[in-house]
Amino acid sequence: MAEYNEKSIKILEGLEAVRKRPGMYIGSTDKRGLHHLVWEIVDNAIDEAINGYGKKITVTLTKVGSVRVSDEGRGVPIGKHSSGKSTPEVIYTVLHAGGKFETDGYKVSGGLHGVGSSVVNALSKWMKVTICREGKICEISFKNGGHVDKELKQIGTTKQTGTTVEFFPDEEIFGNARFSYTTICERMQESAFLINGLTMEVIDEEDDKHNTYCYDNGLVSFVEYVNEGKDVSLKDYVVDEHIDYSNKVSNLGYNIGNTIEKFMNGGIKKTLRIISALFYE
Ligand code: TSJ
Repeated sequence: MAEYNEKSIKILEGLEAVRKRPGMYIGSTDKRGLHHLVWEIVDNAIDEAINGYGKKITVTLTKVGSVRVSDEGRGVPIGKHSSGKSTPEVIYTVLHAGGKFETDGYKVSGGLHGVGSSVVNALSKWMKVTICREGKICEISFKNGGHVDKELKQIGTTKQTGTTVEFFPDEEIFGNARFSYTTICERMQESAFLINGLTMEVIDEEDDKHNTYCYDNGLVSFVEYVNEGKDVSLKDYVVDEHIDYSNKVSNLGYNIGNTIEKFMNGGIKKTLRIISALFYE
């Protein structure tokens, strides 16, 4: 029991550390930082999809100002952790808990999955996680920066599987900033370009609008999209070369390399690796 309490205190200290210096974890607390919360959550769902579980991810901006991200993957494991806590409680309250799942659960990863979800929880007024798995619908909720509100419990039955995370960012940290439908759409479209067959839906409940993105050959669609009619072929560019990662791929009629880099919000090396994997696998 003493050990349990000690661990619980450490967990709360971890969440508190995130709240004290949010910039260390999400870069900033402006609009960019706010949206970073969404990317952290979505990246987890994307990882599940690229590992072959679930072909659709839905991001909903709710009327109350929360964001809900839903996938059709296996559902986060719902068993008890060795500490006696439920696995979801550990995942969403222990900083970097995702790292452990990384090696066990995933062969490939697009991001820092799992690592970010407790950070999002720490920076949220409330967060609710709904898991469909093993025929059950289970729910756990948190409030005030990651404190358990209601422990994991079964609330129904289902034949489906998947994970839904809804969170409301803490206004003490972000002010009463609002999520941008356009910003979220752009990012979801980028992900859809990169993962063939993945459907990304974005819904705005307030304005009653939605967008769906899905591409069978996303990289080609992407190049068409960024070039808008200009005569540039991705095939020429990729197949031509044994990609030299050190090379600046910048003077190719239109500046595909830099555009992808900007578009991807990440390194060009990583982007090229994804491209070459798609073309050579
Ligand atoms: F960010 C997040 F953690 F909150 C989050 C995770 C948010 C969303 C919308 C989805 C997810 C998520 C995690 N979707 N799917 C998963 N999958 C797992 O964590 C998972 C499932 C099954 C197994 C297994 O071995 O059976 C292992 C893992 C890691």
